[in-house]
Amino acid sequence: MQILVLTLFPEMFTAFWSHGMLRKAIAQESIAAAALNIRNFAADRHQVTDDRPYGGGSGMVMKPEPLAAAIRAAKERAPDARTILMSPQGRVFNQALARELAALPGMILICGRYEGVDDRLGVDLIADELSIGDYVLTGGEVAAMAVIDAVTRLIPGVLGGEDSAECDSFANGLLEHPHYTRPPVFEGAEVPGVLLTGHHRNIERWRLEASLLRTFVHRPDLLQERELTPQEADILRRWHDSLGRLIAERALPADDRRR
Ligand code: 4FV
Repeated sequence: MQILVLTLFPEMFTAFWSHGMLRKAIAQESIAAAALNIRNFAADRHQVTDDRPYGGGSGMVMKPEPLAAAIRAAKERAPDARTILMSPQGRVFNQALARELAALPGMILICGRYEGVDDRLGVDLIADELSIGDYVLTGGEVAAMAVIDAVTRLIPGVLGGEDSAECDSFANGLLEHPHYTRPPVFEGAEVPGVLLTGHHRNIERWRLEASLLRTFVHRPDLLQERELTPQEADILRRWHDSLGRLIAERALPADDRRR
């Protein structure tokens, strides 16, 4: 995959992609990544890239000309890449979108600054808009980095055997099960016994139950967005029955004021 980032601060990406998974992905040519400075596409002597907003108001707006020139230059280098503006108005990024983007031949990620970019950069220059969440950043760079990281690790061959994307959070639409490693006892807290048995089917079942419980407690909305597998339905039904029994056996009559 070819990844081009258009930004006023290309140096922010130098460190970002020279470590860890991204460094490895570039070294094994799973991705080719470069950051282009939008200021280099400003035609005027002072290379101005922002100006005051029409209609008044605080802050500055990114000028259309340098951005349009930068996007056209990037499309020269990566003709099949999708041009994506990082902005709070975009589709909210999630694992499903990460999988969608990981199948693309390339991405041109446009990082705004100031109040945003001039709205006349049409769909021929900006094919897509992505938001990493409902909050306002001072620039699109951090958002672009989140997208690059989440997408690159899904490219086949980038994550080695030891850490695969298959059992990711959200890979099956559930939160991930808890993880443990040595020592077996930490400050008095033990590792769940089943994980030490080597009994893979019991371990898989325990992990699925732990995933369901975490998702039910912390992100019940995720359970509304997906079907339940027969195994998952079986687990929830068992909880439902034991909760029903507990309530039947232990619940005080409604008018009991003892507690
Ligand atoms: C943002 C987000 C974001 C808006 C104005 C940059 C800032 C400034 N990008 N997801 N949330 N962008 O807040 O992607 O130009």
